[in-house]
Order: sequence, then structure tokens, then C-alpha cells
Amino acid sequence: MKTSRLVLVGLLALPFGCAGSAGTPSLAPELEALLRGFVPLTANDLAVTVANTTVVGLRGVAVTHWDATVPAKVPPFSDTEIRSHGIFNVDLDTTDLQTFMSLYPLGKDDETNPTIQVLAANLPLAMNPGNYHFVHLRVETALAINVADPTLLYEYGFVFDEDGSVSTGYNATEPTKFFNGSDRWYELTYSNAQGWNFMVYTASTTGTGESEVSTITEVSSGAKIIMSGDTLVLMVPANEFTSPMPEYRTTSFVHDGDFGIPSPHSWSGNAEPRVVEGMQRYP
Ligand SMILES: [Ca+2]
Repeated sequence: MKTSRLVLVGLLALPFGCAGSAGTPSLAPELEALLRGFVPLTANDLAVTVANTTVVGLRGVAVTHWDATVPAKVPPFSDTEIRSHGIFNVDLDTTDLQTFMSLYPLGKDDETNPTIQVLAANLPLAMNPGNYHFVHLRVETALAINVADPTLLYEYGFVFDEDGSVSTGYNATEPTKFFNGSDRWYELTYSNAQGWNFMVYTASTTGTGESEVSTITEVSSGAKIIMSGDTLVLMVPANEFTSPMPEYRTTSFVHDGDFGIPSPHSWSGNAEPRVVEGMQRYP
């Protein structure tokens, strides 16, 4: 695995505060600035947003790979170490959406603001006024938006149980598959050949073991992903889910083409909540 982007987590094991633990609620400054740029957040919205942010505090803790032959490991790449995540929803009117699109024009290589990238789904739908879920995750160090790494493959996921039943959807036989229990995936990927791309899928599994069949279908979506510093924000129309408060999981993964399965197991990743913990509920 490349070492140029390798930051040992042990060197970054600094204490950090728990959002909203005392006094005035506050979001991570980068996230708050990003959202305040276009979301009409009220004080109450902000309080709800903070309340719905889970500070993980799992740095230094080993993550279980889905393949049982791969040893668990602490994520060696700090841009895959998820430090917090959260969800909230806000009604956006036409003016809000116009503000958003003027502040954050779509672009994979926005030279006017190289620290922010906004991606539409690969099969995009129009953004219409209405209720939107905002799901965010923060990692330990800034995401390499303009990365030109020749070999590493990145994947960040926001996956949901869109219908409120974990028994419907994707449930691979391997018990620690990062996306188990979900049925709708919002997935951001990077490769040198393709750059960053944002795809949306539905997924389901039937059978187990040798008779297991998973069906993964790319679908259209009005969602956007905003990449800024150490933060990813998924902005998704609430009407893309059956459940009004869909449970979710955030994930990260990097490897050099073999998913880290063969020795020397070159991978780094995280799933929050952990798969064994189920999906994250609205508090
Ligand atoms: Ca389901």
C-alpha cells in the first residue's frame, strides 16, 4: 500500500470533545459553516442536529473485515477513521435550493473552491423543494479531494434501511459485511481512472451460503454529496425512502485492488455503527 497518505492513528490519539455534551450545542465548525451556507437552520434545528450527531470515539479500535480470513485491524489510514456521524432533516424551498446551487455548483474539479466538491448522482434527478435528510460523517483527516493516487481505491458509503425492516434488503452470508441490513446505498468512490463518482443503488439478497444471490441495481436519485475537508454530507430527498426516519450506517474503505483479502491485507476501513450493532436510528 502507498505510504504517502499513511498517517498512523496512534500519533493522532488526541482527546476530543463530545458534541453537545455541555453548554451551547455546537456542530463541528467545518460542518456548521458548510450547512449554514445554504440550510435555513434555526436554533432548534441546530440543537436537533447536534443531538443527532454521534461522536464515535473508536480511534485505536480494530475493525472487523467481512472476510473471516483477514485479521481485524485499526484503520491505518486516518481518512477512513470515522470520528462522528449524524442525521437530521430540513425543509428546503425553491430559494434554499437556489442558494445551495449558487454556493456549491456541481463540479468534480471546482477550481474556484478546490477544498469543496459537490457531486450529483451518476443517474441524476432534479432537486425539488421539499424535505431533505442530511447525513454527515467526519473522518480524522481531510479527505483528499484532488487525490491522484495511481493505485488506491476509495469508497465511502451512506447506506439505509429504507423501509424500516432489516430483514428486507442486502444481507450477505458473511455476518460483518459493511452493508448488511441495508437496502439503499449512496456510495462515493474514487479510482485514478474514474476520479470521484457518486452512485445510488438498491440492493437485496435471497438465500444464504452457496444459494445466496444478491441483486444490486443502480437507480436514479436527486441526492448530492458534498465533500469538504474532513466532512462528507449526503443531501437526499426524504421521498426516496419509505420510512420517514430511515436508519443508516456510514462506511469507509480503501484498498489497492484486492479488498485487502490476500496477505499482506492492505486495507483500511470503518463501519459506524459496527455491523453487529445494527443500523443507526434517529434518536
Ligand atoms: Ca429493509
